[in-house]
Amino acid sequence: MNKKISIIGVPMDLGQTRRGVDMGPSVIRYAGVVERLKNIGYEVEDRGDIEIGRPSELDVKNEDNLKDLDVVVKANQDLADGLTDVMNEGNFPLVLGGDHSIAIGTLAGVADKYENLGVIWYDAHGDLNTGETSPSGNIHGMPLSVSLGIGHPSLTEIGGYAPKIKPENIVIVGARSLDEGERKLIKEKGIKVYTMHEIDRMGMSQVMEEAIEHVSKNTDGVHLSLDLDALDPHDAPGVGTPVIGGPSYRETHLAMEMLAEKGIITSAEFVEVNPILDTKNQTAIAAVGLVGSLFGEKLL
Ligand code: B3U
Ligand code: MN
Ligand code: MN
Repeated sequence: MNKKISIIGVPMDLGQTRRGVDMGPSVIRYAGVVERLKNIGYEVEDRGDIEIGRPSELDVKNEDNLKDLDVVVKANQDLADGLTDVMNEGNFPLVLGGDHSIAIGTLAGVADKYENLGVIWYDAHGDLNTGETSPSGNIHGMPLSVSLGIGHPSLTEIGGYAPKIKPENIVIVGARSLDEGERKLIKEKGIKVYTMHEIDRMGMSQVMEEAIEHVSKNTDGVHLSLDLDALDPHDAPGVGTPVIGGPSYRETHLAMEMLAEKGIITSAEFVEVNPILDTKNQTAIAAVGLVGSLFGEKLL
């Protein structure tokens, strides 16, 4: 990776119901993400934040079990447009969330430029729900299915095309909380998943070797979507839906270093940092450490 990095912040909190994750981009910047990347030797431009509207009432589900749909759609469309500009300029897009619903706009803006975009979804969850299967109606539990073209058309059609990605080009790493509808979809579509079971048995190193091979097989680019709730809550407490029993900061570091070594990642996003739920900005600091290792920071 020797391109210029363009950072876009997405202060979105409407894809779920715990306020505070809208401050994610701010605290990741505060934890020094730009300086960290510049120190590694990258040219970095911070393009600021996408504007997020406010619905008149928060967390209102529509008849399709989708909360705050209109505002989430508008913000994701704006994000997709912003990313189209970054892609046209040939820069590396680094998106800072915000809740994970923003991956809909990120992938809409990025996938357009590839024939076959691979995706590494590093997350405690599958984010494969639809309005029909979601227990919560929270759109942050749906971006991966939406990007596969499954779900409400106003979400799947963001960017003006669908689907953005193919099931065989996806790998989920770190999953330990999957809903029934998500499990069904994983089986139906044959999506590759490394749950915590595989990470415990094989170790992160072997899991990432296989994951990297899987997503680089027939692809011409690979997007990393990293949900901080993938990490064990001990290492990343500042997330809206923590799930015990996740990979440590160290293991995640190793995963990022292995991605850096192979140089396969062509776009990335770091999402779900919520400073209100955090301990001394620990989760944002972890996010910046992981960005550093993803971009090839060396210890020696
Ligand atoms: N699968 C649940 C919970 C969830 C998904 N993503 C997060 N939490 N962060 C849902 O609401 O779809
Ligand atoms: Mn997620
Ligand atoms: Mn998650």
